[in-house]
Parts: sequence; structure tokens; C-alpha cells
Amino acid sequence: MNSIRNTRRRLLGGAGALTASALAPWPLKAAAQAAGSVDLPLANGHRLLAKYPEKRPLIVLTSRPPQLETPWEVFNEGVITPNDAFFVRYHNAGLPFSVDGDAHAIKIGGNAVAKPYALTVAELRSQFKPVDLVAVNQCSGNSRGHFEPRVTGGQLSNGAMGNARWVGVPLKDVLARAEPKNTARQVTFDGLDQALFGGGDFVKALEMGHAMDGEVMIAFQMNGADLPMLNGFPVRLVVPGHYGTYWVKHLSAIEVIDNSFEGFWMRPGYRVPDNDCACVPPGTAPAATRPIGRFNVRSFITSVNDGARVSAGQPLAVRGIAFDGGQGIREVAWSADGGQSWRGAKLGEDLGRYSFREFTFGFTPQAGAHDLRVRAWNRSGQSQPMEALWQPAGYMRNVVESVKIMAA
Ligand SMILES: Nc1nc2c(c(=O)[nH]1)N[C@H]1C(S)=C(S)[C@@H](COP(=O)(O)O)O[C@H]1N2
Ligand SMILES: [Mo]
Repeated sequence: MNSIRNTRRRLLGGAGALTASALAPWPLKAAAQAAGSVDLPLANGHRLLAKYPEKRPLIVLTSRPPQLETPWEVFNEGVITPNDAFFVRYHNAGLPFSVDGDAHAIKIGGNAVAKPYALTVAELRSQFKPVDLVAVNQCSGNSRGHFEPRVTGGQLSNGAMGNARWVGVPLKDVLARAEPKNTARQVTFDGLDQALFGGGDFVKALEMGHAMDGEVMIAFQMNGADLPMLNGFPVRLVVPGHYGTYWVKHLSAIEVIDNSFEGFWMRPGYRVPDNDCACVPPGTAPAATRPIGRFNVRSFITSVNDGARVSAGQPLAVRGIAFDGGQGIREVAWSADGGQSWRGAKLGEDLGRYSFREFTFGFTPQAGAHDLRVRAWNRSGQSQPMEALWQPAGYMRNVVESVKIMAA
């Protein structure tokens, strides 16, 4: 029993001298090792790679708090993103770095429950029926660095996304035990990380109906293993089809409330123009906003990069991934002439409507330049724009990407 417990105790950084005090030396900085650099395909795209605990070398956007992007080639390894390559995003520098994965407790309360209670992770695992789901987690600002005109915020390329098989307990079941009152309107979620230098503790909210939809999950497993510390060990919220901002890590407090939560990370943070495209003319501000919601449709070629040289007259096999906010991908089309003519790609295995969906196609390029494009449709007919949409926060980019290759 003791040894199982010990394996579930996670120290970030691994050094024996670390303590749980916020004043202790910063363990991540000591533990992260420089591991070369990459040039992302955007202006000022030079980035260092660093190896953090439980991670392979990842692309560093910021080191404190850690914001790490997945190297692009990982997405061509398969439709599941390995835990050690999964991107990392934090808002505040006060990360937990020692957590007991069994004894860690989640408090469930708020002014709209009859029976507040606390639940340890050991109890969560043993007293509820687990479910599993393959789902994409994508940061709202994924691909922000490609915005034109450029916007402020983390200059990410396309690696702030990942697809994993999550195991956990439906949030609905955990909330039901607290006996929500009929005045319940929203549910808020807080994790162990803290704001050390202002900016506000990271707290998010979902509408009560969304929180009770049976799909939102308190996950304790990712791809068959404990969550990596940097991805929320021991428990995080999984909000299928919705931007990563709602996927609260190191979940420690849930409150069911009878009003609308308006903390910084709900307003003004993480809002999009309140219209169909969630976009505005470049350089303008939206008249009204709403909290960011579901992913729009995206597709990417993963097997060949922009600027690649390939053999003329030789068959070229191309593959990639597509996903959306939960309808599931119905169709992917490809073009080798910059979007003038299109043909259907072949879809790979269906791991569920929240997962990356693989697609493949092939053609034999004649000598010369080719502009490859892919465009996906979901099951309700939504697709991707040919010209990029714009909004001031740099969220929700989903333009049809162009991969220019040269055959010789
Ligand atoms: N506790 C906590 N949870 C959090 C955040 C955070 O700063 N603190 N950031 C959110 C955002 S904006 C994203 S995109 C996802 C990223 O998940 P990951 O770090 O596991 O990739 O975590 C979300 N959950
Ligand atoms: Mo995010």
C-alpha cells in the first residue's frame, strides 16, 4: 500500500531537497535543461528547446510560468500525443511542485449546493464509475504567432494542442453527491497553482447545464498513465470540444453558484467577438464579447513541411490530422494547386468525435512548385475559411493552411 502511495506522490523537479514552500528555490528552472533550438515558421520564431521533468525537449515560449509548445514532428508520429510531448500552459508562476496523488482533496461547495463535501483522489477513483474518452486539448491562442496583423500575447505556432485518451469520472456524478439546489447557475473550478505576482488566481466557470452534460470529466489518467505534473497531476478537468482554458489542472475546489462568475480569466480574459465568425475586421475591437467556447474546424498536413523538396515523378504519400469541437470530421479535401481544384482525402480510424482524425492522400508531383492545402468539414457542415479570420486576442485561428513544396 505504501509503495503504491509513494508512486502517486509527485515531486516536480525530482530533487530531494525540494519543499512545498512557495519560497523554496524554483525547481523547474533548476530541472529544465537546455536542449537546442528551433525556428518556428513565423517572424521572430527562434525558440529554445528545453527538457522539463517528465517531458522530452519541448519548445519554450516562457519558462516562468512554463509555457511549452509541442515540436511539430510529434503530430506525424500518430493521432495520440504522447504524455512527454504534450504541450504545457500556465498563467501564474506559483505552481504546485509536490502533490500526494491519493490524499489530494477536491472541495465541492458553493452557495447552490445542499451538501458540501471533500473528495480525495483515492475516493474519486474508488467510489465512482470511470469513463474514458479520446479528446483534443487546444489552447485558445494556438497559432497566434501567425496572425496578420500580429496581435499581442504568446507568439505560438501550431503546437499548443494535443490529443489524449483521458480516464476520469463524469463531473455530473461528483456534483450530484453535493445535491445542487435549483438555484444553481454556474460551476467554478480552481486548481492548486497560485498567482505570485498579481494577475489573479486562475479560476474558470462553466454554465450549470454544461457542467452536468455527462461529458465534462474530472480526469486522473492520460494515455494509460498518471497525468504528468505539468499537465495537472493528480486531477484535471476535461471539457471535450472546448478550448484548453476550461481544462483546469491540479483541480482542488469546485463551487456551484447561483450567479454568474466574473473573475479575471472569464472577463475580460478569454472572450471572443460575439458573432458567428468570432472575428472582426483587422485592427478593430468587437462591440460585444462572449466567453470562448468550442473549437472550430482545423486540419493540418503533418508529413511534409512548408518549403520541403520532394522527388518529381515519384508518388508522394501525404498524411495529416483534422478535428473540430465535437461533431466529428466528415470529410477532408486536398488540393495541390493552391485551392483551385480539390479531391477527397481518405479518413483514418475514428477514435471518437473529440479526437484528432487522421487523413491520407497521395499524388505524383510533376517538376515545379506545388501549393498543398487541406480543408476539413465536420458533421454539421462547418469548415475552415480560405482567408484567415482576425480578432484582437489572437484566438481560434483555423484558416486553410498552405504547404508549399518544390518537386525536382
Ligand atoms: N490550474 C490551471 N489550469 C489550467 C491553466 C492554468 O494556468 N492553471 N491554464 C489553462 C489553459 S489556458 C490551457 S490552454 C490548458 C493547457 O493544458 P496543458 O498545460 O495540460 O497542455 O490548461 C488550462 N488549465
Ligand atoms: Mo490556453
